[in-house]
Amino acid sequence: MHPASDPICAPASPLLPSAVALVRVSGAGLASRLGSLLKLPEPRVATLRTLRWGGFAERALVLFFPGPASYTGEDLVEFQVHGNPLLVRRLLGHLACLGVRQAEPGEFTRRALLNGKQNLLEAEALRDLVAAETDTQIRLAQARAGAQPGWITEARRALAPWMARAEAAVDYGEEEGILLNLKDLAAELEPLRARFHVEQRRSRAARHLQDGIRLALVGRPNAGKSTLFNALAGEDRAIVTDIPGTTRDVLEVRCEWRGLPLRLYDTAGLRETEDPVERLGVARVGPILESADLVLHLVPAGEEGSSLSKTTLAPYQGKVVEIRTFADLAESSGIAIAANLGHLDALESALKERLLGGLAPDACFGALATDRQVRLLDDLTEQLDLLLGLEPGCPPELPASMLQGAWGLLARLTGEDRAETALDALFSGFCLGK
Ligand SMILES: Nc1nc2c(ncn2[C@@H]2O[C@H](COP(=O)(O)OP(=O)(O)OP(=O)(O)O)[C@@H](O)[C@H]2O)c(=O)[nH]1
Ligand SMILES: [Mg+2]
Repeated sequence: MHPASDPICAPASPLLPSAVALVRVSGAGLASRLGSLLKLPEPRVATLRTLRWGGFAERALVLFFPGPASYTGEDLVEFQVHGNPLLVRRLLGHLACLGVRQAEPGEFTRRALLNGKQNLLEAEALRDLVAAETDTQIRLAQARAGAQPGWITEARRALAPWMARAEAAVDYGEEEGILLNLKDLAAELEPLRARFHVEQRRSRAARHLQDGIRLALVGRPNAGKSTLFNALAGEDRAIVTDIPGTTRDVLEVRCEWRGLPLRLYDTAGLRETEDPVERLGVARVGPILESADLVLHLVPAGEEGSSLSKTTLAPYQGKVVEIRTFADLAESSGIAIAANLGHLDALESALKERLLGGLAPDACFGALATDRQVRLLDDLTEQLDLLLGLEPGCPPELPASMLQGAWGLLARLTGEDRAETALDALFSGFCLGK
């Protein structure tokens, strides 16, 4: 473990030839640490300086943010230098000679968190913002990065007085006749419980959107998988012919379709075949089914249900959705589409119903969205459900411990409990210089 404020540095832009590269330095006392390299400019004023070291003379635009009014809460200096990867490495090498070590992934944000500049929810949102691949994902992450959800503050405000009352009832109840009125507690906390349930629904949808929805397209040869794949992707990525067994390999594309960030997988048509190449393709479908959020089983309209449902797809029953293709050629009930004509409204409604619980993507903005967050929100909701279901006359220790539990879960959610495991898991997913 490094001391919390030892100086660190990292490139904040990729090490690729580019117009400009950004190098960040953070730590205590940077003015003296970097004194031999440059005189730090006036705070928050972009200033040209010539950095001289080891025979180099690099004109750099320098920004100085004295702590605590900086991203990390410490002194922070940003150098904009020419985007030559070797030059950047040489600069980092020289900084090492000045006692500024290379930062670990996410270490700048970790310090921001430890110095109270942001909380765990914001840090997770930043990670998701950097990783976002579609417009909706960027907007979702931005909404989460801006501010902590208001309901967390409301929850604390509502729980705090009841925690105090429950503690008093535990400590002095018998001698002094201080009793906890569970009926009042239930009446007062009911709106909070309702809010938790709403947030649960929103956050499940938001997690799907932020992660990207893994959709596997399966069915017999010529069921129309590749046609649908191309229609959703908005481009001709897969070869489409009327020859059964056209697709051999698994194809993947990431796209956004009608506000849904998708990871689509086109697969070889599932059938018994002697063709060794096609058999290999069929064998590759298993792992795709395993990791999919939903498996779209394509069955041409007018056909009997296929035997795949009882064989290959049986283990994934919970996430298989039957889609009727060729709806332009035959009548069909259920979710019927004609991807070649772009008739896909039924699929859109089915996906939004199934994955977003009927919510519009916009309705998920600001909701919690990571696995960790959703798990904690589930625990929190359960805790409140239990608390509000307590029978009158139960010993005050019970509600007291449940209120404590809910309070603790809120602290874990925002990272105020400083649990190192949660921080390690988060920051290992960050890039250098963030
Ligand atoms: N009329 C009509 N034709 C379709 C529809 N979907 C696909 N087709 C046609 O059906 C044929 C087979 O479509 P593909 O998308 O290649 O089917 P596939 O399931 O990928 O087939 P394999 O890769 O061989 O497993 C092509 O000629 C498509 O143009 C549809 O909804 N309506
Ligand atoms: Mg195909």
